[in-house]
Amino acid sequence: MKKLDFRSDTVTMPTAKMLERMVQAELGDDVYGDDSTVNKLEALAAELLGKEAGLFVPTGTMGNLLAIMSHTTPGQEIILEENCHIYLYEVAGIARVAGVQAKPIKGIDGVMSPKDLENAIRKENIHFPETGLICLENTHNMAGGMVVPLENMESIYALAKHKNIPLHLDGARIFNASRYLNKDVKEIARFTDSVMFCFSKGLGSPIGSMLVGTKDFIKKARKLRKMLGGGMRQVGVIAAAGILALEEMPKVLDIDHTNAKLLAKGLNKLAGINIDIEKIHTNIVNVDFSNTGLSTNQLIPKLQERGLLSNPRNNDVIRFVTHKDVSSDDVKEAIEMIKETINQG
Ligand code: TLP
Repeated sequence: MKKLDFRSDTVTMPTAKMLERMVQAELGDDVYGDDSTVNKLEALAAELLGKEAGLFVPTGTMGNLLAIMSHTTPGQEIILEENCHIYLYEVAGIARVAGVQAKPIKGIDGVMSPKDLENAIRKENIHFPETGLICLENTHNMAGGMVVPLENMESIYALAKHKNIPLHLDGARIFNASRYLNKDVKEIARFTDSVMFCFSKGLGSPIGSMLVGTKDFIKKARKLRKMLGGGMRQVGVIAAAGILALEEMPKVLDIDHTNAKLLAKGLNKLAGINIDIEKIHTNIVNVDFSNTGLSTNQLIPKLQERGLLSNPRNNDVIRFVTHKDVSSDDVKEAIEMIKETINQG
């Protein structure tokens, strides 16, 4: 049976061209700095994001953790949005490995108000930890792939600079944000000190993420990467796919964004479903099924029986993610499957 896999854009398979590049890649031992393909990818990424240097890492989770460890010292506090990936989905690595305390702030659609943030920054007091870092996420995964407006990022960055606090962006899907805003990734990254982004999501590369920032910051992160066991050897074999991803894949994300809207509009025709189309900025659609009388625990296995894969957000909400390996026909088929499943109750 054909599987329609809407669980995540992480499920994307490398393109034939990527596989070709991987086979042809020039390799070396990257721990010695000898892998020219990795060096090329790191330089290209840094240039695209307007930063001094880059570091290729196995996963987004490691990239974020390295950023936090490089910017902070154990015992500090970091401010982040309460539904962000770093806080919810990274196995508390910030506490366990980086040794920092999280100060989560309530956001609206993933957007924190600069005023709330300012209030959360610690003053000097014998009782308090220091605020060591502010983290943002754009696009915001839990907010259904919504894009944090650049004006908001600009205000928060100005505040961070004023308070002398570094700012890290979890830009796992920064290229989706860039396509939505019709702005270069550099225009987003300028309101940050460091950015992590992923090759292994909508850009379709099989493995890998990138951390960018100043030369000093990346030097620190490179040593910490070694400590965490992320010093890879002939890793140009996957970096080669990353280079192709940067060259050719960002524009493909537009199709994913169109398909996400198609899905949301189709589902809105079903009784009990009401998705705000204005909030479908990129490739993630959070669908609240609570008015259909079915919980996500009931729905997801039934959809799976029909060949439609998805992930729950909670008892009411399912997340559907569009990506290059689901077509508009697949989206239409998915809508029909959901309709039939709801009708059967
Ligand atoms: N997100 C995955 C899961 O972990 C939930 C997904 O399917 O969406 N930042 C953001 C905003 C992410 O969405 C993710 C992955 C990461 C970081 C971590 O990237 P990886 O999976 O490479 O460690």
